[in-house]
Amino acid sequence: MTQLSQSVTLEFDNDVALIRIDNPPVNALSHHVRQGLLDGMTQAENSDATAIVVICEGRTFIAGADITEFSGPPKPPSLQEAQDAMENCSKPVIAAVHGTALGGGLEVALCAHYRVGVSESKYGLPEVKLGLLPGAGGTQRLPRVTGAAQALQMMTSGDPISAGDALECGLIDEIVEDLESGAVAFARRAVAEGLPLLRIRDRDDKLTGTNSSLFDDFRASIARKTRGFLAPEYNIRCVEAAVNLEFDEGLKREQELFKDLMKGTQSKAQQYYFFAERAALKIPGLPKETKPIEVNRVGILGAGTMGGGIAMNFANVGIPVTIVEQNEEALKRGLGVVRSNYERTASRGGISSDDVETRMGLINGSTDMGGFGDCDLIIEAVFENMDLKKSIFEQLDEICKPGAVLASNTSALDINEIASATSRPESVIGMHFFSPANVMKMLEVVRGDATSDEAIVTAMGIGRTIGKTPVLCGVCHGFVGNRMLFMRGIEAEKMILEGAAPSRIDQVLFDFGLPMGPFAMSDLAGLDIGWDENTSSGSTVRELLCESGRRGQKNGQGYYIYDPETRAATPDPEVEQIIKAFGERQGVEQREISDQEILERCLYPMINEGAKILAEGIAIRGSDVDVVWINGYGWPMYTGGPMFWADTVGLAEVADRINHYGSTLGGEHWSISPLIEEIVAQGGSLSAYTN
Ligand code: 3H9
Repeated sequence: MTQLSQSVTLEFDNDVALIRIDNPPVNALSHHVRQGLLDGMTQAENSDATAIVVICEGRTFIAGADITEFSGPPKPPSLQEAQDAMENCSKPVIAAVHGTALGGGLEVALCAHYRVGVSESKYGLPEVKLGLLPGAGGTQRLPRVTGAAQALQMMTSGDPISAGDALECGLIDEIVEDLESGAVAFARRAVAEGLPLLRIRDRDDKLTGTNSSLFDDFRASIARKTRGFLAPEYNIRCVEAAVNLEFDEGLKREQELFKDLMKGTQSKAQQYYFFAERAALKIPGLPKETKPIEVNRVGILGAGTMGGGIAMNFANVGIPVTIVEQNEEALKRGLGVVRSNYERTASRGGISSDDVETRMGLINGSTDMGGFGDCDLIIEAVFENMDLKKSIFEQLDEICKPGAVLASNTSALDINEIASATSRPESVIGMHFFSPANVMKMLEVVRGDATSDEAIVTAMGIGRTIGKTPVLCGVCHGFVGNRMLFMRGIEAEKMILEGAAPSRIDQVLFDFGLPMGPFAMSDLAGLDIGWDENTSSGSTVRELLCESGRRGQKNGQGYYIYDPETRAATPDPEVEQIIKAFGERQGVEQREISDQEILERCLYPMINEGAKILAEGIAIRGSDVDVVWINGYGWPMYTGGPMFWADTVGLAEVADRINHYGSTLGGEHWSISPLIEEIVAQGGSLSAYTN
């Protein structure tokens, strides 16, 4: 065996050379991998071997370029040199794939003459998720194998396909049982049968006759999902180039577009997010040996929208749930909503009708909290009332077995106070799901003062199991997400009294990239959340709207009027009248407000609050705040989240504007965070700040 570089070896199985890559954790194409691959190809070609297999150690085939190298200057050799050596080799080269062949990894495999993989292997070009396109010839080779339509789908979604699908479309040539012996056998067969040295670059059979309308139809089909993102469009242009240009010309186009994306802020933001999501799972100070408790059954209190949605998450991954409601009627209604959610998914082909029954079978409804006795994790999801929550936790303390994790789905209340109602505050934790809980990926895990490490790893771990993105935070009103949201709400409310229509404010935030603005969001959530008819005193616009019978989307009238059929929102002159009259009564002067001011007054108090949250140690890292906002509220990922975005705007500029609004408008939310001032004075960034 010859060690070619720190991560690549060359060895011989008699007549077959094996280039073996071992670069944990995911065999990314670091410069020493590229060097080893290039040297291995040269030496193997000059050896007595008759064929060459490229294979990887560890859990996966090459999972792509080494993203950590993107921020530095390029290190030789280029990947293309190694790829050329494979593609132009005079002996058959076979890529042997297990795990995931992703990005640059698949692009390497596409330069082999043949590809074999084990049945669990997967194949994809996920660069679009990093704000990029496959920049090592993948955009020109993949369409030549799969045809333009499938390449468009794979490159713009970034999602991998299975070995079965890869075999069917010709992306791989064989599914093997044992990777190494299967690949070596294939290599020997290629030699024995004189199989041609197939170069994908020379093919165009799958591209001729591509209908030119394909591209615009495809653009239209993904427009809503990819609004604001540059990379999907760039990937489409590359596939167009593959169809319309010679291979080498197409490659040039790919390179130009790749460099363009690499220079821009979107790809930097999306790469930052890739690492941010992974960093959020790491909890400093937690002993390594801390083990989660085994969660075999989950109890959920409350079968309303939240409770039902939460229950679905567990049933979806096969964990039985006991869901408890106050009375049979509410229970029946809640379970009915869960069933109709599943049936809707089934009718769209997302799951089978058998899956609907299996999942419903895992959800056991009851009106007796005694059913929580054998649950390992109990999540309370009743409405936001501290006295109610405390009395529930007192009962849970009586009923639940020792060691069970007792979680509250509160979106703002004090976990320490809730925990004080029990004799085991170490078992109490916040698990704040976002609505709709079966869809939204965000999960804020809230640690109280006494919460045990075991409860924390259990909540974080089970969050991952059910497909959420958990972020750990500390106790404060509204935690990370809602605390920042409240600040935006203050300014949005003020601006409508000053003369900016709710629809205008919503539009500015929509144009920024958020899925909706504060008023559309209030209508969606229900204007009467937290509103009490008996104590309502007409002291806010929201109270006035509720008093006039407006409840938001659910009764077709809120800040907007909703079409009963299409649910399309239209601004309502009557609401504008209510706001105007209220503003006059309050003595607020009306004036013209620019879009820039709307944006700053909505977003800068959030940045300021995010910095305060960080300084108080409520969030562990600036990037955790970004993960919460991207997954919890649909903050546009291509800006990296509020903290990264503020760094991009320039923290000094943001600080200036906060101080400006602080002196002209006033209010605690405009008093500048000392952390921002410190970073402006000393350098650094909010997004890289770590407690
Ligand atoms: C590309 O290829 C561009 C080319 O077209 C052009 C080139 C010229 N680089 O996710 P995990 C780290 S762009 C560096 O927890 P899993 C990750 O940060 C690339 N590091 O494991 C983590 O570190 P830590 C296209 C990477 O089993 C550790 O590995 N490829 C890379 O759940 C484990 O990761 C992609 O976008 C990387 N490429 O999932 C694939 N990948 O332990 C990106 C991972 O310190 N990767 N790390 O937190 C993935 O999708 C998943 O990691 C994978 C494994 C599915 C492979």
